[in-house]
Amino acid sequence: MSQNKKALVTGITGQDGAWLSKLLIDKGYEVYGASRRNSNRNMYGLKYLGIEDKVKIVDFDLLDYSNIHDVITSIQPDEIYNLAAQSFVAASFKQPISTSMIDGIGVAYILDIVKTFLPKTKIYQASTSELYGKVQETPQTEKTPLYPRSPYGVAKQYAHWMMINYRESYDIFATCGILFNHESELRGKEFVTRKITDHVAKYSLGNKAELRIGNLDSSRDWGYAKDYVEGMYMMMQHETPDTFVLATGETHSIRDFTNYSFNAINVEVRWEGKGVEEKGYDSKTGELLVVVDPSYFRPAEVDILTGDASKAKKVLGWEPKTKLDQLVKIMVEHDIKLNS
Ligand code: NAP
Ligand code: F7E
Repeated sequence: MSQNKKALVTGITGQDGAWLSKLLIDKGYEVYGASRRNSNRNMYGLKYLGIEDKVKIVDFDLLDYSNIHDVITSIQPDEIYNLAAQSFVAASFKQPISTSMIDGIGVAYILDIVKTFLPKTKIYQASTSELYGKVQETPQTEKTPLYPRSPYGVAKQYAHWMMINYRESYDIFATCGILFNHESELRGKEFVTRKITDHVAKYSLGNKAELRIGNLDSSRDWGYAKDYVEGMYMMMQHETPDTFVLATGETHSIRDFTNYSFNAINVEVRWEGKGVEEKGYDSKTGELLVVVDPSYFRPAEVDILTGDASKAKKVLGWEPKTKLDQLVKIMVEHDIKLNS
């Protein structure tokens, strides 16, 4: 009987870590979930997907070379999915150095350990549409020049190029997924989509506070995380390591996302005013629903992103399955249940 493949998933307590582990377990993998020591480890995602007892948790910190070395060499995984990161762009402006260490140097540690001790182990790196930042062309493809706009984006660019460099220099299976924003009911509440769906859910349950939000004009290409982890897996099964964009090709503003979310509870938003004075009202009752709060503005903004995933479709057969209105509905309904 052939042995199950072993996967090491870093960032297991995050959104993608949970979705990817569920997929790998369903495919018969032995999954090791790498997670830094925490006084209150967040197991919600793994519990929600019913796999809490099926993942072997190992202590792992991307800041600690010897720890990464011991984890990788003792498990000897067939595949490493490096999803761990300081992933919140806004926080990266406040913690630029630790973000650079975790999201940049941490990846160099993994690459060098694999190169030296386990050169047959495949590595997936969570690259990001934040690499495009101040976009140089639209839509963005694997060939679009990079122009990151945050310490997060810059650190991810270093990691991205280290992956390509190790792939080309040492024949390591180092694959990068340039994923555009993907959301789900497991998204952290600091990110704008989940902040909005959580707020709308609470509003529908009687908490009538206003939603305080930042840049309403910023626009993103949002997909469903459950669809995107399938793409990660497909990239790792492809015969050669490569770089792939995963995206929907559709772009919507934060204002659109807010509209969709209130629509999911049958509330229509009427917008009035401009810039920091813009406000959203319930079109039926006139009640104030949304105000702009400049404290959420970023020192440098990524205004608009639109991805072109045609390479992933052609080479891997990957396509997103979930439209934005369906995604919003999933998230709002989940948050209503969670808050009830
Ligand atoms: P997430 O929910 O924020 O999860 C990040 C994970 O990284 C958490 O498990 C966190 O652990 C862990 N982590 C943070 N610092 C660490 C460290 N020093 N050592 C070890 N683990 C550490 O992120 P996500 O949305 O699932 O995204 C997964 C990956 O894809 C990230 O690398 C992100 O940058 C990238 N990405 C995300 C998107 C997106 O739209 N979601 C798009 C493109 C790329 P704790 O629980 O201990 O904090
Ligand atoms: O912001 C604007 C904000 O924090 C989206 C990460 O997963 O995706 C994510 O990064 C936009 C920005 O995600 C608020 O200014 C307005 O323009 O949800 P976000 P992000 O920065 O796009 C990429 C692909 C990653 O790789 C990252 O890891 O929304 N915005 N008002 C707001 N953002 C937040 N968080 N909160 C607000 O109140």
